[in-house]
Amino acid sequence: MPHPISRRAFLATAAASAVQGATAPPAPYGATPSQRQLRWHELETTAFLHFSVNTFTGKEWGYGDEDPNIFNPVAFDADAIVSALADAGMRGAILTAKHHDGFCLWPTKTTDHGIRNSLWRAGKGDVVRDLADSCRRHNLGFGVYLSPWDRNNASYGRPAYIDIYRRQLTELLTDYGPIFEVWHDGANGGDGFYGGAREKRTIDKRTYYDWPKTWDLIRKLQPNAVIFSDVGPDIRWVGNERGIAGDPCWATYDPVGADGGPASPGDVREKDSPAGQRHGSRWLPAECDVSIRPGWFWHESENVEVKPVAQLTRLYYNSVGRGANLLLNVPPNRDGLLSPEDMASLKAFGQYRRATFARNLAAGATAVASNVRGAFGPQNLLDGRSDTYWAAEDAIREADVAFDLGRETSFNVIRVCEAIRFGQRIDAIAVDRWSGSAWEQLAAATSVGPRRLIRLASPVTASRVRLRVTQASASPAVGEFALFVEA
Ligand code: FUL
Repeated sequence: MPHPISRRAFLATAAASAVQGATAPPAPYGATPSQRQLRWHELETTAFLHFSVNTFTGKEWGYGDEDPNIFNPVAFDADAIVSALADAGMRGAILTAKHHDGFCLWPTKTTDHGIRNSLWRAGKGDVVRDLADSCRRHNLGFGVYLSPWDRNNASYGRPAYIDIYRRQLTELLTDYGPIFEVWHDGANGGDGFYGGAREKRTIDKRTYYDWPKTWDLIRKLQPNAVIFSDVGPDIRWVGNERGIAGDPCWATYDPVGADGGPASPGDVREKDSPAGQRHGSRWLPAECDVSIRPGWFWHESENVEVKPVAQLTRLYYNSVGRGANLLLNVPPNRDGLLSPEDMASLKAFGQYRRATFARNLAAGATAVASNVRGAFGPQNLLDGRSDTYWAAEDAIREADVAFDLGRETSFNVIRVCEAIRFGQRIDAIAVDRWSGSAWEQLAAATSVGPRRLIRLASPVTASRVRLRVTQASASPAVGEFALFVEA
């Protein structure tokens, strides 16, 4: 496991200690991210792939009585899908290996309801394998969604099903290489086929799945994978399916159940999830899942309702820009490919991000801070590295850094990132520009955490800019300050 402080920063600190007296990194404040959470924060945007029998029946929730032969994506091409995702800047892809219909997209030994019994590739295909391999070739993480609710399985609702669910997870987490995220959705129980019983089955969300035991199994098989659910343990649902984080959106959170009691997947007080809680005791950052279409699965009638690039861009600022990650669903169609409408939006989204974020316009600035903790100077804000940072001395709660850009510069996007391995320390910031005779406030924001993007209504021009930490609960430690102009 890498040491949280880079060797360069460490040597710089050591040298500074020799000449200026000891300057250790700040002591962590409150909850801090694990290594696996830190890696996840760096992904920013990942893709969801909803693909199953529903793609062919036109439903959103399959009943579990589908003929496996309807699953026949004759032109399925994992590389065509994954290369489009990579081009759009997605750094991971999470596949519905099994949705509520119970149909398995890999040749599982646990049930007959799956691709092994479909016409597709004469029952010899493996969607999970093809996508996992392709993600590796394209340098994307690969993740799995395994629905806890299974409307096909005869044992659903009984203890035997929990064993089947864990065996399915074991197959997925053993046979397909590294998995970056395991996704448990919260929809649970109701009517279904259940091996022909065709009845309604309800379960106790708090006890039926014995989640801690399943999470131990995931830790054992894939220690680097983050686990997502309404309540974590690593990543929390943001509380809506519109792709929008709260403002503020704190990475810290202590979820409670809908009735105020203990929380579990499928049972959380959803209204708390968008914002999290300032000073919550757990590092439990938000993931914003949203579909590029009205539904999660591909439906021909929705080809005309694919979100255009301007809408994807707004979602990016309202999720990633508030310190959450964006999980954008792009469902393959009946051919087993992304439809041209989805491809066009994805492509434009990738172009927008590459052009806008290509170059930090503040990179060459000189930076002067109102307070510096030994060697952790403000120039570290501009070096493009995520492991170096500017820090203030222990007693400081308000501080600023003035940047001299050297020439008049136009920008309309500001990015600020805290050095989150020391916790979420900042409560509020403001950004000013020098008008020629005075500082003028351009924008203010609350939570920063892994990232805050401020998008101004139109570009402003300045040769000097100032970041102000206006409120903090511990001495600020900031990793990045950057300016961009939208393409
Ligand atoms: C929900 C499911 O019920 C939807 O079908 C979809 O998979 C969404 C991402 O999660 O819980």
